[in-house]
Amino acid sequence: VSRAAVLALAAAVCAVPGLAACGGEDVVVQEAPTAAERGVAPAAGGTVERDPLRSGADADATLMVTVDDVGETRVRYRAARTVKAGLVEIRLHNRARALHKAQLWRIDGDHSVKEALRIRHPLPDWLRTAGGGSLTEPGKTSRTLQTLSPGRYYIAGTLGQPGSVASFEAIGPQPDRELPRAPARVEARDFSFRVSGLRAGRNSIDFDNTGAQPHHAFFAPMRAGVELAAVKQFFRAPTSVGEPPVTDRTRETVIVEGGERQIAQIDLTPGRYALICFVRDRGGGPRHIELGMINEVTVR
Ligand SMILES: [Cu+2]
Repeated sequence: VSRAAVLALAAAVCAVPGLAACGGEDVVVQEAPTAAERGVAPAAGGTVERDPLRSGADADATLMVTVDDVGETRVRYRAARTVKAGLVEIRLHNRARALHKAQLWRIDGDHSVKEALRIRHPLPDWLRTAGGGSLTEPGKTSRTLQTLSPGRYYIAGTLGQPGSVASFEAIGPQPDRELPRAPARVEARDFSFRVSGLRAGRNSIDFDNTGAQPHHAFFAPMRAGVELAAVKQFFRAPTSVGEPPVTDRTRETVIVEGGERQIAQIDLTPGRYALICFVRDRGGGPRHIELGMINEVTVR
């Protein structure tokens, strides 16, 4: 395993707000995956009913988000300035060289984006995570379905990543439509996961945060023979010495606030995964993995 692979993995983990010990050029710069790494299993066709991301007819609006490189180390998010509030399909088009996601944050009251970008834990009541687009490979477009209530938002990637965030406003009445369910489900609780319906290929995952705290779902492919305890230890103290217990082909939803849901598109190859949350409570405290929010999941 190359040192670059380990660093890319560390970078993926650092793409989570509130992580300690993240920083430095080594960790922030992600390398583009190789062709082999991009070779996810193709989606199985026609076997799943009621997949809201494939029917395409459910959304009230589409929010197009692009992410581009600006020079060597900066990225720029772009999106329309306004979108209709309601059931919104987010399409994240990654035109950059590395993997990127699009984390939405909602700003209440008169606070500015600049003010929000300076915030660390504890998170104030006026700043809430609001879903967004999952980690997406270079050259690909991912789709996410979720509700957006009226208000002001901004779109960002890695916390503290140099570059430009995009802000937009969701306009219109409060959404009155329920987000549909999906073939697969990942329920995040305070502080554990419950999983059903995951399979190899393209998954539309009902990512349902039934807890009170913000959570995300981070899928780390486990190497053969590795125990979950070794994965937990690795993420407690990442090291570039020796072979990591997980590969760098990680998958990841963005952070969803307590009580919220989204339908996230995640490509999974068959195998064992450590399903992890690295987020902290809104008030701060340890990363949720330290509170036991790590489960082993087998995808067939
Ligand atoms: Cu969590």
